[in-house]
Amino acid sequence: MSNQGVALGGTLFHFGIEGDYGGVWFNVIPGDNKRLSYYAVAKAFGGSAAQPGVNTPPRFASMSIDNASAVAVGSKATIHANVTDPDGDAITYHTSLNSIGIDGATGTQEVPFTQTSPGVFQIDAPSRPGVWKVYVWAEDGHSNVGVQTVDMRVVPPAVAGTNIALHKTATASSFDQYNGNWSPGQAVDGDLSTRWASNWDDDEWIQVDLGSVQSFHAVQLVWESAFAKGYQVQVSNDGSTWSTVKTVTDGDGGVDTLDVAGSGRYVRIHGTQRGTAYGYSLYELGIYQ
Ligand SMILES: [Ca+2]
Ligand SMILES: [Ca+2]
Ligand SMILES: [Ca+2]
Repeated sequence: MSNQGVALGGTLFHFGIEGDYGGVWFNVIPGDNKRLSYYAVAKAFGGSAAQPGVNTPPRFASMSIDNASAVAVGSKATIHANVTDPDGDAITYHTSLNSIGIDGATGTQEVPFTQTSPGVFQIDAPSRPGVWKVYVWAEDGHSNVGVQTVDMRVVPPAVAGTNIALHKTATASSFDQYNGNWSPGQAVDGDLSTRWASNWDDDEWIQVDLGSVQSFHAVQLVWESAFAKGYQVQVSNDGSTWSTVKTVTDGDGGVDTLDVAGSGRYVRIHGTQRGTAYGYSLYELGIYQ
């Protein structure tokens, strides 16, 4: 090649369990480390990097995540990566995450891992449900890197008992009908892709009519990114006189699983302080008996 300074690249298409993310620019020298594709491109163009004996990146024979379709929030995700370096170089690993399937985020965020045995790595599952991309980077100390990615679906932790709010009638102080018709019933439809969203105020609520007075031992809230920092769990037998059975002031979004015992025909989540500038947005509100 005589055109110095001309960049080479290509387009890579990735298909994961969440569907098609579309074209991804395929960087053959990420972070100044050369990927195997760099050497393949060099070989295709007859570059010096294609000469015999050149040091090349670690190679992934396989990569997988245990129970990748249902990794619970708050649990450890166990990654198995079968990686070897063709030159016998010692490998340094990095693990990172990307949430493009949840919020469209680009780039990756490095997360700490524990290597429990050769080729086995544990990371903390993210606090936010949805499909995450998990990356393992394997560097060989010779400016080479091998990268592999696997999708993992993060789900709310299981709660003992029966969700008595499921498919019951939900009402709310308001809902956002303009940006997607986020009506209250979508918080009790058992579908983690649909949600209720309130107006953009602190004082907003959603309630479920259980049909009759019921007792419960736990409440689970699965927040969209617009979560509540402060809220109360309230019960009522008549829908007008309410008792507070739990007050939360340090909510952090994601999934909130509350050990809270109560009894009533109506159960209300009454927001007191938003965690973002938006309203409150719940994928699911579960009440467990
Ligand atoms: Ca090497
Ligand atoms: Ca839903
Ligand atoms: Ca939480």
